[in-house]
Amino acid sequence: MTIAAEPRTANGRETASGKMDRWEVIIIGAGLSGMYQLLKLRELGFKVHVYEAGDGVGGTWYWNRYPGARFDSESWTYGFSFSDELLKEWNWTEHFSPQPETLRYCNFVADKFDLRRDITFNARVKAARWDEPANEWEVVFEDGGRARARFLITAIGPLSAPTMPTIPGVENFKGEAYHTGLWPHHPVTFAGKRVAVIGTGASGVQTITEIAKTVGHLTVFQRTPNWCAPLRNSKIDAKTMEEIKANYNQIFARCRDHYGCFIHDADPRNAVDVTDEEREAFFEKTYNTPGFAFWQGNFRDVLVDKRANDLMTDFVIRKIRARVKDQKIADKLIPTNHGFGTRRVPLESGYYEVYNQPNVKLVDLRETPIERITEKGIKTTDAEYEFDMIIFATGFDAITGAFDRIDIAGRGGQKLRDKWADGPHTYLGLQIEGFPNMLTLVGPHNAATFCNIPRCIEQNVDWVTDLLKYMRAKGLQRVEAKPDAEAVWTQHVHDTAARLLLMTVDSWMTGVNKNVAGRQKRTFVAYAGGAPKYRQKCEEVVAQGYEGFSLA
Ligand code: NA7
Repeated sequence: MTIAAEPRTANGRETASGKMDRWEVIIIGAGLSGMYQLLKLRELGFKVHVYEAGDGVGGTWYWNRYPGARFDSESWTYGFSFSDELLKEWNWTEHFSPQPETLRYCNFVADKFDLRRDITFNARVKAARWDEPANEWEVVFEDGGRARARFLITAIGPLSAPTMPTIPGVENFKGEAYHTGLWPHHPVTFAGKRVAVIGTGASGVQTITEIAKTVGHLTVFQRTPNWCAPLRNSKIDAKTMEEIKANYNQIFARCRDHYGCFIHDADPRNAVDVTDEEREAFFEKTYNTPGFAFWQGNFRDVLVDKRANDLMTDFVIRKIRARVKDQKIADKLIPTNHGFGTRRVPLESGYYEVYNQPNVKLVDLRETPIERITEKGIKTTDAEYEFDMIIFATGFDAITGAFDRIDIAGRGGQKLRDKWADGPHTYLGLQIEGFPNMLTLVGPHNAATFCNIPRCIEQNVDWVTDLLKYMRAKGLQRVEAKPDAEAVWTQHVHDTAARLLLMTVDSWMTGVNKNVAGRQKRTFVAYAGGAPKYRQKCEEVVAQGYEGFSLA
């Protein structure tokens, strides 16, 4: 069994094989952040080039083409805001865009700004080494090609290193096998097939709900149930799209002020202070509002005060019980080890009702763990199941995983993997002491991870662009975070997260992945101070002449 998206012909430059390219700036990754960074630096006349592992643009939306993949952000808050023309020309057809449409959007952006001419596709970066005497980075590709540049910008995404489960025999299965994050480009059908899904995170929930519509028989292997909330997607008609276009300024201004750049403002009241009737009515209202309203637009104390969180959790338990007919199955679907919203909340469109179908079975791995994967299927402690297909919705080595998969060596040959062995250390989530001239878009400890991500990508890219412009104007050739600035920021990241209930739970947000060695201990890999505070800090650093950075 091998799981890999098939490489296809590059539609930009050919692969890097055998070449030694030289640029001022190398960007790794042609997702949204890499594309926008390319555009900004090219506009300023930098000699900049993007290397991308896939054969097309789109990053997350290129790789995650599993059935049911779609936004949890309102489409019209997600698109780039930097170009009025782009905003006028692009029409979203659904309030929460499905993956094919989002990938079309990424391609539309690439075409509109003629980005492909500066992108090499099918070029996976294997290593990156800081060459101190030359004051530049050398990157090495899997096919042996190399490239050098003064600056290295990573645009490699927070959830881009898929992980397979460490179940014995996982390589032995002879049927169809797919990881949601490496979904193949060819059509996959489910009718008449016996399909297994392992994993019930956001990807699993979307996949399960979609394939249940056509599958012969579906078996879901659930280790930890997650709290889900309804997405409540709908189509956007032409008139509504015109109204959205007329309101983009207000929409983006509202995102700008929000903790995670969404449109769901938390209610100023505490859940514990209102009457039972008021609380129930507000829970009901937010549960019935599309998108992340129930999670993010709820009472202000639900994610920090256990008493308030218990009330919210109780409300959702009642919803699940009402939607699932067999209460024994409902028992299995109701999380018992964490409260609502303390892990990333999958948004669903009929997920719970799937378990009312006669051709769907839920296997609770807490009761009957998987012993091994066989040639024909999956063996748990109490049964042996045969399948035509196994879908691994087993997630990612989040945030730092994509960095670890590149052998990055900085000043004095120090490995980034070693520096981050006990969790990331960064300055602003954008730079790392010991790794001069490397900038990390959407990196660990950066507000972008908890963000409606393009909103924070634009901030990250604009900030990096201004830095490079400033350095060029001043004749500076090297930037590196000072150790004390990095230590203070890293401590601030942890202090800010400490009050959150999510810090008491294992999840990719707390850096835990049971399938990856060295990821068993909780740390904090994102930034929990919120996007407005983060932006303000970045602006203050600039106003103080790039305080905390050594510039030479
Ligand atoms: P997640 O949220 O990390 O979910 C992965 C799921 O896979 C989760 O339910 C895991 O259970 C399960 N898993 C992982 N390994 C195993 C093994 N060995 N056996 C059984 N089950 C396993 O990844 P997603 O792709 O769903 O979502 C990632 C993010 O993408 C999402 O939050 C959005 O921001 C977009 P566990 O909870 O570890 O017990």
